[in-house]
Amino acid sequence: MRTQVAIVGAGPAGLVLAHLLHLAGIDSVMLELREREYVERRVRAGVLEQGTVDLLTEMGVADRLHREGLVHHGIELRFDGRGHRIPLSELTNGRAITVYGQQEVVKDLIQARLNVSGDIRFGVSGVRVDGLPESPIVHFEHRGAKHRLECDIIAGCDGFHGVCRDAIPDGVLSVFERTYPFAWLGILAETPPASHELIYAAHERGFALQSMRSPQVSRLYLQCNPDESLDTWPDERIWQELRLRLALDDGFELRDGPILERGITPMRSFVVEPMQFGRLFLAGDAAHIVPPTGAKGMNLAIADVQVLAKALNAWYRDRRTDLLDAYSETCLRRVWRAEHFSWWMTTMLHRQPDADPFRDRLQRSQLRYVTTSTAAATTLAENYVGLDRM
Ligand code: FAS
Ligand code: PHB
Repeated sequence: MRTQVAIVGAGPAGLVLAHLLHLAGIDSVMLELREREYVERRVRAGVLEQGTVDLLTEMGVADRLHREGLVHHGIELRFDGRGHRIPLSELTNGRAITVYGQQEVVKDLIQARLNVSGDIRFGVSGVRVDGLPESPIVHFEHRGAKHRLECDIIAGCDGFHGVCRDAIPDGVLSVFERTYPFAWLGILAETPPASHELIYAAHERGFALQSMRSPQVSRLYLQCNPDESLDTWPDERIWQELRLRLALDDGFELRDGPILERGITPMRSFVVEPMQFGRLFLAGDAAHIVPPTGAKGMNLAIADVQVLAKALNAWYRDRRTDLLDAYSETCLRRVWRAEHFSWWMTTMLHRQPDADPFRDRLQRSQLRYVTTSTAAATTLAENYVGLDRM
């Protein structure tokens, strides 16, 4: 079998790329390890930058997002028992964020692909990239049959644990990474959010975040040790810890409710350079990971494929190679900006396990500065709502 672009992975990166290519008249075949139900059920990110919402709208896949997404014009930083609102839209000429679960974005995109008979193979196995750098082939198995997919281009959108990055020969990639000494325990709970906007809390017991998925469903996170097991976190301990860390001097009620989903996410910063090798282009988590404190992961993945789709369109339409040659450099400018912002938010808001009074005072000073200086708050706001797409 043959196609123009073989896309490995049906996460936000792969699905947005496939639909952008379709809109440009470029054929693709998408190979996804998991079954459709699994992919659509996977609870992950929740915040869409303005640029992501704008792109999904232009692509014609944002009807439900505009109906059900929650547009937010501010977030709250909470520390020392007090809340401090960062007025995102006021500081960024009206830009906002939209709270809409990643799994909802994925459902909308899969439906859009299937509505135009997009070729998505769920439940593949044995994916193997061959023929690099210049004659790419993807081998895979699907529903008991072995396949050989010849293509012009391979888009490695298969996430941090995928196979595409590893298909690049040793010595080509430079790896940059940081592993943080903590993780996030996240829950999805059937209880109304205690605040209509997100709350990021820096507490001496550790970080906590209140987010949401709808007026009836809350998404909450708390900092925990990286080697923690969910077994040591019964419901009552989770709610008690969230109440302690989100508490306000003048009172704050966090109502508990049935926990629908729970998980522990490790915290790491990770980038490979370059993000391309011959006809293979890496996008999203396959190329980079950010700690979720800045709500950048999914947005960065979508920004990568926006660049890749534009470059492929120029290549197929005008036989231009300049945008493809510059793919990695173009993406990495935004990737490193998001890496820095996510690292900065993470170090500002999380309790470092090894007590260091000097660093703790720097952290408190940073929090006071960001919540009292318009210039400092604007820096946070313009990174959080997302910088203009390259
Ligand atoms: P994805 O990982 O989403 O998608 C890759 C796809 O490739 C998957 O469907 C996978 O099944 C498939 N795949 C893997 N190997 C394959 C193979 N060999 N063959 C075929 N398919 C293969 N970001 C935030 O902004 N906020 C958050 O709160 C947040 N929480 C997260 C929680 C968890 C547990 C994880 C893992 C990530 C979280 N992220 C969060 C980051 C997340 O949203 C990613 O940035 C986003 O999913 C990136 O999208 P993709 O690059 O498409 O990768
Ligand atoms: C979420 O709603 O899942 C969410 C929100 C903000 C973050 C991370 C996750 O920084």
